[in-house]
Amino acid sequence: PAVIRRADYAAPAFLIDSVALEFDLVPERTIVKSTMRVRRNPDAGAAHGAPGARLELMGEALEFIGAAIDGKALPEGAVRAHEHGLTIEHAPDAFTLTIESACDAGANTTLSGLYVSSGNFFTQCEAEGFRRITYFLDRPDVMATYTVTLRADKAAYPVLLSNGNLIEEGELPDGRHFAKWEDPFKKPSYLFALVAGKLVSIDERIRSGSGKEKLLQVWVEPHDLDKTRHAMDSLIHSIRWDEERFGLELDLDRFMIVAVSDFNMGAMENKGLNIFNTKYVLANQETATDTDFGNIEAVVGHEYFHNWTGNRVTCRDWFQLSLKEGLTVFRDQEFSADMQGGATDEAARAVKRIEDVRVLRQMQFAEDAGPMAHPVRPESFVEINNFYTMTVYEKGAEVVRMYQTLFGREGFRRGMDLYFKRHDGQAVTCDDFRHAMADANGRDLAQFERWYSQAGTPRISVRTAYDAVAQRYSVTLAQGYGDASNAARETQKGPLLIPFAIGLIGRDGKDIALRLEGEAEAKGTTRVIELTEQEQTFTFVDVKEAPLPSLLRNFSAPVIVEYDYTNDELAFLLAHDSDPFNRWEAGQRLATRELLALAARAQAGEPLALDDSTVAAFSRVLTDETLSPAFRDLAMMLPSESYLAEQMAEADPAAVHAARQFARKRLANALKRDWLSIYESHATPGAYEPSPEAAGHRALKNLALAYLAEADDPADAIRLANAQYDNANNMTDRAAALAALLAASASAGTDAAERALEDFYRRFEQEPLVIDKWFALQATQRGSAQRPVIDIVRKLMAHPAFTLRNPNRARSLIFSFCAANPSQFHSADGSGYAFWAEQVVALDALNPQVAARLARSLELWRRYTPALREKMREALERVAGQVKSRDVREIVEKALA
Ligand code: HT7
Ligand code: ZN
Repeated sequence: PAVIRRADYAAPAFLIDSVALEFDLVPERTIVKSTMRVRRNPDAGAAHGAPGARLELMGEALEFIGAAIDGKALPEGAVRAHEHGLTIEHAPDAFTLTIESACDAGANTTLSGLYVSSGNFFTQCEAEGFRRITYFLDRPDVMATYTVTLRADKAAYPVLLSNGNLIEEGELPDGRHFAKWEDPFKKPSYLFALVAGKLVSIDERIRSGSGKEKLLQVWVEPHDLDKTRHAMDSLIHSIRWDEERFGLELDLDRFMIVAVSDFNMGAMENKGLNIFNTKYVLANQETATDTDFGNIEAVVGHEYFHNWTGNRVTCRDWFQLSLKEGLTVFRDQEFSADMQGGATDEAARAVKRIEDVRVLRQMQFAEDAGPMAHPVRPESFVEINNFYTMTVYEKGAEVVRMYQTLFGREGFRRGMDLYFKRHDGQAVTCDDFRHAMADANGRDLAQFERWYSQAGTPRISVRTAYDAVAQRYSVTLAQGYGDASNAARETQKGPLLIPFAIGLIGRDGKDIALRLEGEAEAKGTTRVIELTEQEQTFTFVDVKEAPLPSLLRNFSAPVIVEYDYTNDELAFLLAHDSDPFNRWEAGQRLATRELLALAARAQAGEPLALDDSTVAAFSRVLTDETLSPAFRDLAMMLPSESYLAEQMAEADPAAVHAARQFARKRLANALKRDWLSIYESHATPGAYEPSPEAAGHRALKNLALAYLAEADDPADAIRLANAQYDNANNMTDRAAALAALLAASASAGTDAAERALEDFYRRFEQEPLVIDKWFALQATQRGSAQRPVIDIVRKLMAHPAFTLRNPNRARSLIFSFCAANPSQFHSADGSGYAFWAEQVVALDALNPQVAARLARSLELWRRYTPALREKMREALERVAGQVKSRDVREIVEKALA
């Protein structure tokens, strides 16, 4: 397949300044008439400047009806429709182009372009879906103003929405009606949207910072209206937050969110008309967990924040995707942290930071170590949809965060202000953002560019030395990439500028005031030192005793730190570090070390044992009442099986599972009294409260229940879980009780979960998002030799509520099994891989974007033990021989290369 390269970027030969779109919406054949003002681009390269140039418009899965220039129909020969679009010969310098075409929204299972879901029309245009609606210069550096007229049957489609402001609506003959929308802002085609159907809204009117009235709406199907309050509140909070933190105001009179149940990703930031997966809109206490509530707040924020970072200033080309995505993820992370802990409660903010870093390390570090490794600003791609990745989003957000770590919040704000001053209304590059940050802060950030162009996870090895006589403590940092994957190694050019936050801790557990060599006096207890060379030594003076270093505080850069702490030192940091992130990190390092040792013993068939001292270190955190429940919940969570497998020279999911299960059992049995008392003391009787504090109590209580379910005698857990299931007044508690029952049945070999599973299905049959949880809980359960989960999953595939066509449902069963149940998926007989191959091929025919996501579950196959590796390769080859889409091809071919 054709490879598209960043180096080949050329400005478009033509620009489109305005578009008037008219839609006659009929599911099987929607007619689209597009009238565009087109002109030759004065800034295009000379090659494009020849008179009477050819205009190439993109188009896909369209039926061409006709075209006219300045009102004159184009004869055959002057225009040619083909597989990739429309070619118009001898286009003048400036003209009005009219094109009529048709598309079949009803048959569109790709969920890209115009499609029908539950009888309503929706669009999804990012990245290249607009060309499935009409012929266009479908690239982000072509920005136009849009006027959109929608016509449809009024009874079937009473609501007609598009971007911007409603300027006219009315009746038409034959029971039809129309609505005309105008978006005053120039935008790229990927931000176009329309929605038509039977929907209802909750409305709010607010005043923005400058006093203008704004209409906010959340549109859903009528039966979901009782689940919209949280999304609306999240939107209002987002608007306020962007005004306060960045001085950015909502620029439209009206801002709409629409929920749709068939959707490829989380949500989409179309100008003024955000379209969301129902999963990130609908919530009430009966149907949504605390995690769901948090995710909705984050995604509503994310899409809203795109209005400035993405829409007002957009990307010049898709290689610059992280310009908007990395920056917007950073903004939504900061928003969530502020909503959780306020701007100043560092311990509460750390909870969010820990959650984000867990995702980064588990998912992005793995991506960066495999065949899909790519820089934050990729150099090439086959299918852009495959590059909406953890690297572009999450590592991209870490890169943005480093500017803030280097310059402080004020310096970062100065950079943002300059970025908007320079680039509002433009389509720009990651370099433009970096230059704004550099210029606003008087810094040369040339070296920082490597964060955008080098793939792989940097490793920093740390050496320390204490000179008691001179009272000097030196810290030597050396950066490299270890044994980076080939994909990563190809991109490496030299050392990075790495902001490395460090503190030193005395024997009393308190921070030492820090004075670097050459400084007149000590300043603060955490310092951000800047590593710019391959190796550098930083010396602290006036250090009265040998300290313990607290390295990379608050995870100040997306790197791996290598330092040989002893177990006792890690236990000390876990008990004392003033940096809450590093306190958690010490526990994770300790647990990772012990679990990997256990996995090695499991592989060798040796008996497993976990030190009393390790158990004691965790027991101290669990019972430390000075720590918040939310923090203790995170601190007691062992590293995931996939993260642990990733740390092994050859990943062995079965050994990792045995090790982790053993450790969970040991902690469950040894701390049983603590777990029981925590379960009692963190119960939140009375009315349900959605606050972060109450959610923290629920999280810790449910963790206690989960551990109790692992105990040798799970009778207590089964009793508590059954009672909790029956009495729950919220989904967090009900789902946790069901999960505990599933775990206890696996431990005890009973069917303790059967009754609750049946009840759960019956109770929530009418709530698709809850039924997704029902599928996911079963797909991620532990299973046993007698009851392999693959058998359960295959049986569930035949359940009347299962369908491959709905991405949420496919994710809840298939992805949950293939990506979130490693020990069952990687079962030695290869049955998981055979299932995976079947499903990738089946999905490929319906929805290549979703199929390609599933295809990625095997990309790290080379990192596994030989027997598994061989079976994975066979499955990959089988898929490579059958799939059709460019999306899946790119993934499997890169994996096998
Ligand atoms: N900017 C959006 C990315 C996106 C997308 C969303 C829905 C369906 C298909 C999509 N392809 C790309 C989402 C975001 O990052 O905000
Ligand atoms: Zn985004």
